[in-house]
Amino acid sequence: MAGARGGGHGFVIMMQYWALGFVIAQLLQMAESQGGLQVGFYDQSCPLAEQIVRTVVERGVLQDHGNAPGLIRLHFHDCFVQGCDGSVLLDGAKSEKTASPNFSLRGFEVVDSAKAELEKQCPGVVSCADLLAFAARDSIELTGGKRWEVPAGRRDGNVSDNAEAEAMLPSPSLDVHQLTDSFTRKGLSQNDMITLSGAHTIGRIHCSTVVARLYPTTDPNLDADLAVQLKTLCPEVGGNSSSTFNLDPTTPELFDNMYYSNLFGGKGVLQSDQILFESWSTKLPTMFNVLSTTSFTSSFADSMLTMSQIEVKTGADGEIRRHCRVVNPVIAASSPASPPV
Ligand code: HEM
Ligand SMILES: *[C@@H]1O[C@H](CO)[C@@H](O)[C@H](O)[C@H]1NC(C)=O
Ligand SMILES: *[C@@H]1O[C@H](CO)[C@@H](O)[C@H](O)[C@H]1NC(C)=O
Ligand SMILES: CC(=O)N[C@H]1CO[C@H](CO)[C@@H](O)[C@@H]1O
Repeated sequence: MAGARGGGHGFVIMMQYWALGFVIAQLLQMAESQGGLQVGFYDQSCPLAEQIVRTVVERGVLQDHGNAPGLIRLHFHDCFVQGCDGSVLLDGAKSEKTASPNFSLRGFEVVDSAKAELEKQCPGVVSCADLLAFAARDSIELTGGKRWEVPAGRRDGNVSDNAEAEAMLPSPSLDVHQLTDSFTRKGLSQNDMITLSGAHTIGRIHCSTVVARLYPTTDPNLDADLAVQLKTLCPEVGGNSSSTFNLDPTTPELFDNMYYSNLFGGKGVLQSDQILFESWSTKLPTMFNVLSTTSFTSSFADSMLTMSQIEVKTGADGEIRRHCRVVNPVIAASSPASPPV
C-alpha cells in the first residue's frame, strides 16, 4: 500500500518535472521564435506606425506595381546580410546596394517616403529594419498573399559591406545543395528555402540574369517555348540587358502558387528555381505547393516570420536611424574616447 502510494507520489513528482520542463521548453521556444521581438511593439510609442507604412506602401504599389516585389526582395536581402537591420538601405560607395546581386533592387523611394512620414509622427522611434519588415508583409498582402502579424523591435545597424552581400546572397547559378547551405547558414531550413523561393511568383528578371541559361547552349531544363521567348527578348548580340521578363509568366502580379505549377512544365525562369525539380528531396515539397494557393501562402507567411528574425539587433544594440540611407551622426559629447583634434 505504502509502496503504491510512494509510486504514486513519484509519479506526481515526475509529472511536475515534466510539466516544468514543458513550460521551460515552451518559454525557450517562444523567446527563440520571437527573437526578442514583439507583436505590437509600437502600440504605445507610435500607435500609427504600421498604418502609416501600410498607407505609403499602398500608394507606392499603386504608382508602380513593381514596388511590391521590390520591397519583398529588399527585406530578404536585408535579412541575409548582417541580419534584418536595415543595412541594405544604406548608401555608400561600398555598401550592400553596390553588390552585384543588388543591381536591380527597387522600392527604396517607398521606404524613404514611409520613413519621412514616420519621423513626422514619432521622431526617432521606428527603425528602418522594422519598416522594411512591415512593408514586405504589406506588399505580399496587397498582391493576394496571406497577412501575418509582424513582431517588431528590430534596431538598425550601421555596417553595410558589399563583399559580405556577395558572400551571403545566393546566386541563381548555385546547385540545390549550395542553395540549401545558403539558407541553413542563416538558420532557415530547406523547406523554408523552397517556400520562400515562391516569392518569385511576382516580379521580374533582367536579360543580364537570363542569358547564362541561353548562350552558348540552352539549359536543357528550360521549356522550349519559354526558351524561344527569352531568346527573342534577350538576343545573344545587340540585346538590351535592361529588358525584363516576368518571373511568373502565368500570373505575374498575383501572389499565388503558379510559380510551382510553372516549374512542373519547365517554365521556371530562374535556374535556381527550376532545379528545385531536379532532386526528389526538393521535388516532393515543391510539388506539394502546387496543390493549393491557400496552403502555400500560409507556409510562406510562416517562413517569412522566421526569415524576418535572422540575427536581429534589439535592446541596446544598434540604433533607430533618422534617415534610412545614412547612419545617425555621432554626437561628439557622447563619444567619450574621441581624441582632441
Ligand atoms: C533561393 C535563392 C534565391 C535566388 C538565387 C534568387 C535570385 C533572384 C534573382 C536572380 C532575381 C532577378 C534579378 C534580376 O534579374 O533583376 C530575383 C528576383 C526576385 N527575388 Fe529572388 N532569389 C532567391 C530567393 C528569394 C527569396 C527568399 C525572396 C523573398 C522572400 C525573393 C524575392 C524576389 C523577388 C520578389 C524578386 C523580383 C524583384 C523585382 O521584381 O524587383 N527571392 N531573385
Ligand atoms: C533598354 O531597356 C530599358 C528598359 O526597358 C530602357 O529604359 C532603355 O532605354 C533601353 N535601352 C536601349 C539602348 O534601347
Ligand atoms: C553605430 O551604432 C552604434 C550603436 O550600436 C552607435 O552607438 C554609433 O554611434 C553608431 N554610429 C557610428 C557612426 O558608428
Ligand atoms: C540600387 C543600387 O545601388 N544598385 C547598384 C548595385 O550595384 C551596381 C554595381 O554592381 C551599381 O552600379 C548599382 O548602382
